[in-house]
Amino acid sequence: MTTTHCPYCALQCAMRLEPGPDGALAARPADFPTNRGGLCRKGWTSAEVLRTPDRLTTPLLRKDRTAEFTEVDWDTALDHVADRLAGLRAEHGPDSVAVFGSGGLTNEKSYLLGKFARVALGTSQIDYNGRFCMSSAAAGSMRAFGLDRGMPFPLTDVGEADVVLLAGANPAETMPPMMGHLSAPTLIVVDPRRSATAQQALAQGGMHLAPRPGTDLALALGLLHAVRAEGLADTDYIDARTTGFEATWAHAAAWWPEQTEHVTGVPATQIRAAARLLAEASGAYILTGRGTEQHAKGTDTVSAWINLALALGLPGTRGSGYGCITGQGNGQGGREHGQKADQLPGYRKIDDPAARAHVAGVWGVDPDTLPGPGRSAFELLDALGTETGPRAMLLFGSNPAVSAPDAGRVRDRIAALDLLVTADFVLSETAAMADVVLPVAQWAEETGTMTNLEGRVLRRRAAAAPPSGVRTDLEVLHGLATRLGQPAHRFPTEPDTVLAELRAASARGAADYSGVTPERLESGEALHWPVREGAEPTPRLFLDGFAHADGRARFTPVAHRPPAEATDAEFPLIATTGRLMGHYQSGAQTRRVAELAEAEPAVYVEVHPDTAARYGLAEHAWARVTSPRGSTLARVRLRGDARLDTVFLPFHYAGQQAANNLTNPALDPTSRMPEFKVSAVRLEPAAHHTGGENP
Ligand SMILES: Nc1nc2c(c(=O)[nH]1)N[C@H]1C(S)=C(S)[C@@H](COP(=O)(O)OP(=O)(O)OC[C@H]3O[C@@H](n4cnc5c(=O)[nH]c(N)nc54)[C@H](O)[C@@H]3O)O[C@H]1N2
Ligand SMILES: Nc1nc2c(c(=O)[nH]1)N[C@H]1C(S)=C(S)[C@@H](COP(=O)(O)OP(=O)(O)OC[C@H]3O[C@@H](n4cnc5c(=O)[nH]c(N)nc54)[C@H](O)[C@@H]3O)O[C@H]1N2
Ligand code: SF4
Ligand SMILES: [Mo]
Repeated sequence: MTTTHCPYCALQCAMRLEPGPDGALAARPADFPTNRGGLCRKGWTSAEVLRTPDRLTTPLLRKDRTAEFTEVDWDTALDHVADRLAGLRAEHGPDSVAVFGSGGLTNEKSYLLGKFARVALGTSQIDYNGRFCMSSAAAGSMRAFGLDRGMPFPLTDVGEADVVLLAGANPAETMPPMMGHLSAPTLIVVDPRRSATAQQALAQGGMHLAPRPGTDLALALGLLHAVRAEGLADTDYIDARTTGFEATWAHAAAWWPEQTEHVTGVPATQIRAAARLLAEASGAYILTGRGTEQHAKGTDTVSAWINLALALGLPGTRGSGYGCITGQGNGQGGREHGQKADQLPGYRKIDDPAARAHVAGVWGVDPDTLPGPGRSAFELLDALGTETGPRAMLLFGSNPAVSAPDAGRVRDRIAALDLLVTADFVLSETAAMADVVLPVAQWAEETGTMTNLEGRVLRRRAAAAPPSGVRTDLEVLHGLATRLGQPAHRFPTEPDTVLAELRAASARGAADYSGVTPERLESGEALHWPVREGAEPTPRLFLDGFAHADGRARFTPVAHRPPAEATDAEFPLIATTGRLMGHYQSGAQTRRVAELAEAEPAVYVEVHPDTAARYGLAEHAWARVTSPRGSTLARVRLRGDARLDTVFLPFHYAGQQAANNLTNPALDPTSRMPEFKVSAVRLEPAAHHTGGENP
């Protein structure tokens, strides 16, 4: 029996992996502060992916994309990849090779992947799927607080508050055990849909504010207006702990609740009532999720929520605060140790000379050899195979053919590459497009650290040996780096050796892990970063001051603007996207679990019955949803509580059922986050697809 943590989301629920009578591992809940003995359906069934019948156990190679894959041995596969990479670099320079990583990777993998890109390949072209996830919240927190740790407090604190506002987060489906922490507070849920979380809020006597998608910024301005107009702002806190309130107020001054109602559709009475609830609470939290963040104005929207929190005196106050609910298992650590285009380990900036000197020292290389910042995730994917873009890509832990915005365009770019190499344990839709597929170990077959949604670093432990023929991601990086001429010791394969290096590289950085030792991890100590060597961890940040030089938090003046794409006669409805309880992300893992696949076998589109009737659609009919970029075939699910102007699709399905065939890659100017949550679409019956689960 091994105690470890779930392979999926950022709650990182603790679980026991126990061999059943047939010897196969089964996951059972274990106690931990985030999950308190609970697991969601995905966690319960997670061990099944270890023995999925289509598990990859041999490297696959093909000479060109029209050929079938052939099974080859590891030396053949790695020699081939290294030769091709060396050839491309020699001919087109180091930036001709791109690396794409993931917030699902352990800290050790994220760190070594960043080092591999900068040192073994010398490329600036590295980014990761967290750009699609946390980047707007990260940028907003940086701006306001000078530091970005999703929740700068333990989750257990949140349960003790009177009021919690959840903006664009649906934890009842995305982190079900978290709801145990949210049963006592009054919840205010901001979501265009009557989500499971919104229903829970109403059942507990709380509120559901249902704005038109893409108008959260206006709503947050309206709430700020109501707070000040009703004399509810915490002026002592604003004076003592912040700067910039008056300039920010100048943008909120026009957002009377009635004006806000006009733009958002949220009744002015509800706006005033929510402002009062928040202001009168003795402890209150404002938490944001992807619904409010995944917009071309996501960073400004997060700033607007933080401005509201600051006006109420919440951040850096014991028992109150602002936090962002991170997403992937290592959504937090994955954005700290260098797989981001502009970053070096320890949350350092790659264009900061002191940061370059420090990290180059740890790596034993000349700082001048380190490349500068590269392209952000979508920009990187969109440049693949173009005149000026990368010609090869190495992919670890993401399935962009399904999960990237405007996925049809991204699939075309991927197809234009000279060389695609993916490391995965199944043939994901993107791996199926590759030239070389490298079969790697899964979470329960290797050790590593993850940083959960509270900034707590924890240990995942190996519970079984990987199947024969499979290597770990660290071994893959080692094998490629040495073939590219790197000394073997520079790319260790032992996770704890990599952790020791990561500790040194992160030391004195913003995200300081220098005290995260295997011994402390094994002891079960709650290691919330920063954890300096020999020092106490930091469960609560900002109580004594914010991370800006003057110790104050900054209000950021932000103005509302409409979504990048407006509805019109041809595309009269708004489509928004998100998650179902039973599937994870691109679905590469959970669509392979029979129980989960049977429960939600196909994509659906949630539509109000009146809207459906208008377009000739009935319950369970197949509909074609079309945006200016492409279309998705989805089964109609009628929802009487839906907005008339908005439809919703989960994004866990592939091919014709991929919601990302629709989505708009308009990017936030600061975070480079795409607008996953607003596309203009039309609905029509898909006449020739009347039966079957898979049109
Ligand atoms: N079951 C499951 N759980 C997961 C994941 C998964 O794939 N499946 N993924 C994990 C990851 S990586 C992440 S990032 C988290 C995400 O967790 P959440 O942020 O909770 O997930 P989403 O479903 O993307 O979005 C939340 C809500 O935003 C709403 N929304 C849509 N448009 C808008 C808008 O304009 N404004 C507002 N206010 N809300 C809007 C949607 O209706 C949805 O209910 O979940 C994690 N947990
Ligand atoms: N329309 C729409 N699109 C979205 C979103 C949305 O809300 N709406 N949300 C976005 C968000 S928040 C996210 S986080 C992304 C996520 O979307 P993706 O980046 O596609 O994430 P996953 O589906 O988790 O892909 C993980 C892949 O890596 C493999 N894998 C898992 N663990 C490992 C590992 O340790 N090593 C290796 N080598 N492989 C591994 C899995 O088998 C799988 O094939 O989707 C984004 N796309
Ligand atoms: S809530 Fe997240 S971490 Fe917990 S069991 Fe479900 S997927 Fe795993
Ligand atoms: Mo995410």
